[in-house]
Amino acid sequence: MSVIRNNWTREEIEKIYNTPVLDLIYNAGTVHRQYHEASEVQVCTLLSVKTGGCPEDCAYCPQAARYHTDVKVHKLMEVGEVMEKAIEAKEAGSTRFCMGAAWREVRDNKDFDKVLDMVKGVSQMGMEVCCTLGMLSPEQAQKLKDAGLYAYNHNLDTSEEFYQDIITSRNYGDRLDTLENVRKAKISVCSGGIIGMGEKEEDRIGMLHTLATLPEHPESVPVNALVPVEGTPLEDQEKVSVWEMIRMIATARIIMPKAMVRLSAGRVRMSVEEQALCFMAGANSIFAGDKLLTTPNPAYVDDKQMFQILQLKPRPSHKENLVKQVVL
Ligand code: SAM
Ligand code: DTB
Ligand code: SF4
Repeated sequence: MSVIRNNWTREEIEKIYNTPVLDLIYNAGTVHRQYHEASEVQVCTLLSVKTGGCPEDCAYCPQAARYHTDVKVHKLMEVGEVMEKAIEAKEAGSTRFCMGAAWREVRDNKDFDKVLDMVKGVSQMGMEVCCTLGMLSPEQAQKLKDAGLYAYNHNLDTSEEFYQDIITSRNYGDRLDTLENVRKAKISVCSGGIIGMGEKEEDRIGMLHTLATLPEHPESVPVNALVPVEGTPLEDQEKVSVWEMIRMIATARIIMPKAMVRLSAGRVRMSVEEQALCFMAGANSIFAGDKLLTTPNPAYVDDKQMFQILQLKPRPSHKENLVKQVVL
């Protein structure tokens, strides 16, 4: 059984990342089977509850106000509308519902109170509720926890060195501070990144190193392939090869064995065969539903078919697990 380590060196991670790819998949698959039920994949649904008009300058993001993209700005949704979407997601088989807002940071105002109501409502529906709202203070993290928040997504996106090339309106330390605030509030941490932004391999390794040497590993690590959006500075970036996604997923799986590794943005451009390789390499979570936040994602029917072909089953939510334990 591989052990959980928080003292990985960059060199060790680099060596794993550069293992011949078939061996890498095999090694990651072995670790995966030690810690997880390999036929189970967590199905999560995303909803953009506040869209566009963001003051930040993240070069990949269609929601930054300063770029001219087709994204339509939408103020914070009403709680009732969000509940309807959450019910739809639950009925379609999702066990985690993640609400995203195009904010730099959370402010203590009526909108935050509304988000707290959304969190309460979704949590009462028995789904794992997750939010991604930008930076959080310790007090805001506690309020979210008290409302029933299960997880918080806050991506490091890339290495500390490459960060300034992608975002200038905040720094890496701000990101790490929020992760610490989330952790201290005993909320499950979801943090990963994006590949295909023009970073070097050493940046991918650097990001994985930061994640794997946090005092506690994130419980979930999303690996996104850049979705190049017209109007953003990264609109012309070339598609990353599936082998690069596989290397990221497999390395994350080996160095953070217990984490859920999520095959996130980019699935619309991947075949079932390519996604199957990602699952073999240790991915065990996806976003389902025909939209991510603002960009397309495979339709539920296509994913249903993929689950049938690969004989995968949706992972029960932590709440369903608790119920089962109580019943037993
Ligand atoms: N505003 C908050 C923040 O930045 O933390 C939350 C929402 S933001 C859209 C959430 C994450 O989506 C980003 O950290 C980034 O990793 C991912 N993302 C945004 N645009 C993307 C794109 N075009 N391709 C892939 N991932 C993207
Ligand atoms: C994550 O790592 N990927 C999701 C979720 N966390 C919030 C977001 C992907 C967004 C892709 C671009 C869009 O749809 O706007
Ligand atoms: Fe704003 Fe988040 Fe997009 Fe950056 S990634 S521009 S913070 S919505």
